[in-house]
Amino acid sequence: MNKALIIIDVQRDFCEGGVLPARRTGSLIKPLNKAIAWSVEHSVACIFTRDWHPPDHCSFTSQGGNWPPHCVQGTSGAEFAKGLNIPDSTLVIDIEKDSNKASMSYSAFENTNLEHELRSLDVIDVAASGIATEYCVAATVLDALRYGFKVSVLTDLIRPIDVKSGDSNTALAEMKAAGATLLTSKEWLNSSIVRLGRHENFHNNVEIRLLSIEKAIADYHLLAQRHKAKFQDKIDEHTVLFLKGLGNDIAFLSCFKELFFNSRELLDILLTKLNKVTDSSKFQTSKKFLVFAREMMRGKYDGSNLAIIKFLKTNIMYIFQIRKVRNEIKNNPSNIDIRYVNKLEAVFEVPINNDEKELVQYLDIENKDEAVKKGYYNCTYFLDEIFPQMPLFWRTCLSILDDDIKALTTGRP
Ligand code: VGL
Ligand code: ZN
Repeated sequence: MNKALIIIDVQRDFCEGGVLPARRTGSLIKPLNKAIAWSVEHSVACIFTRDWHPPDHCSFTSQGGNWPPHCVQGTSGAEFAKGLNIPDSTLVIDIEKDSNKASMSYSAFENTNLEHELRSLDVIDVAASGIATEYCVAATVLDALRYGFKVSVLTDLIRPIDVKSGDSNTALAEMKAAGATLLTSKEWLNSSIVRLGRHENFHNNVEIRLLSIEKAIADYHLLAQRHKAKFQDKIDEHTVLFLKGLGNDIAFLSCFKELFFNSRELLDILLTKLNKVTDSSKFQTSKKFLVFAREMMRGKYDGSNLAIIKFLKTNIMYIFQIRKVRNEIKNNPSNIDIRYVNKLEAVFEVPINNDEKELVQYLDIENKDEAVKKGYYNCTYFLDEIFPQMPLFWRTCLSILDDDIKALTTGRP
């Protein structure tokens, strides 16, 4: 279900001022950066490839090839183009290609682990951008189609060398005939319905939220089984460290995201409902969770005799954290380390904002004073537990609230 954006060979030697410049690269970097930032934000993996030749590569004129020496390993010409933004994200992958002196290939799939990377990210859909349209872009696109990926070519984010004018148009026609979709990056962004969906569209539909969580759990079980089988017999005290880093696994992070984004929406729905069935000045709206939670913990609503209040107070840690984790996933996913030691676990630091400090005293965390001083606390989720817990929690919570509402409106419990 996942998508990847492949940024092909956007390197200094292929840009204006380089030894083998493609055309109009001056107008490439800015829109490309935009697509990259959008991708990371929307959990689309970004694969950066680099032409990475030894100094005596067979494609060089000095060795009887067609090209001037370019993109020589370790030289400044082989660096990413000036201004190209490589985000610091677990979703960014770097691939060096054509680094074998005797073999010559334009495709980013040949002699690299690109296919493996894409498969392990569960990518089925790739978009191609970069340089040069009729060489490395074309070859990579045709290979991707051959491997069975769905391929889009982002026509405004590719640049040709066009040794003969028209070369790149011929290549584009060939890519299209082979099954690629040609479209602009703007069209691609707009048409990209990312695996995680647009949560706001489902707002206020409890059942859809719960179903989305159930689906995340099913996805989780599948992935967890696969990872455990992969690692199980390899684990001993010496190898444990090497097996960390499943947080890089976009599919895993996606389940996690789905679980927490939907839970966060359920929290909003809950608070809005709570607001409706009571005097609205009494219960705050979802946007004011902190105010509401603080007052609730101080006992402000105890007199209401609503069972849901008791339940929320008991579970304040759980609901406080749902908001926090959701924010971490949204703003700082690389902070979340999903790993397998003997259990699958997610480990990360939860920041404590100023306006949350008071609430921290009600939370079930170690060394509260120290946490407040440092501005964060450590959180570990055992994934086998948290995934099935969450829908149970919400079903219980919502049914208590429904009973409260019934009692309030009919006068009977
Ligand atoms: C390329 C020419 C030589 C490319 C690489 O990246 O398209 N072109 N080597
Ligand atoms: Zn090359």
